Amino acid sequence: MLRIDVITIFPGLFEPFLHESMVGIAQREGHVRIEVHDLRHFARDRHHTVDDAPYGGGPGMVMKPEPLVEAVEAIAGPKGPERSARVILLSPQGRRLDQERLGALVVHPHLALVCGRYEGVDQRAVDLAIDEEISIGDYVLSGGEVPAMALIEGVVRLVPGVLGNPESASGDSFGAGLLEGPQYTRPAQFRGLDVPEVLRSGDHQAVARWRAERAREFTRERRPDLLPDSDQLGGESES
Ligand code: J9Q
Repeated sequence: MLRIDVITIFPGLFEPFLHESMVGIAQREGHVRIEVHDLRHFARDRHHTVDDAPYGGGPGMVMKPEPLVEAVEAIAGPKGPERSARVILLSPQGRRLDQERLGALVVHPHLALVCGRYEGVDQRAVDLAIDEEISIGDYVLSGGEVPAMALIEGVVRLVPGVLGNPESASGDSFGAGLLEGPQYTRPAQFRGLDVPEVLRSGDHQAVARWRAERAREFTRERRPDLLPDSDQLGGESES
């Protein structure tokens, strides 16, 4: 059973996400337990203040260190070898999340995800309480909540037993390190467009070969960075 704690100033954003779809099923089946904590509950002042103006001036607000460090320590214990959880800050300063990193995270029995806000977190809180910073990509968001959900979905589907069919954990995009090629379902003809004949042939070897070729083709056209260096040249050429 994987345990995930989330620390956020917008706990309501996680409500449907945690109870619907794959993550909801995984929780009901006991593969994962996810708890969301409102950072404001850890603020001790009358107004439950969690942010303040940046020292040195400038726009926006910075997350105050006291509530954040106290929340993390209450949930995960103080930073160090005794700590029960891996504590991750979602922030643009983090290393980019990929499938390999998800695989490394799912080995931890307990993750604590801290949702930062764009202007940032007081660096002392990062240094005192955070084990690792992770980004989900180079674009500007308002907070770490959506990145935390992306990380949760990616990691929960790697928990053994969560996916009925273990092939779907590794066989799809990035599990194999390539993009998946095109997929089709019924009807066989739609607005004059046919499903490729080979997929209806019943020849499983031919289907596997065709899919492998299309996967390479999609990857070379759209994400050549995913291919080994030797395979990246050659533009539009086939096979
Ligand atoms: C907290 N832009 O963006 C991409 N990965 C994480 C983020 C992010 C952000 C703002 C605040 C996280």
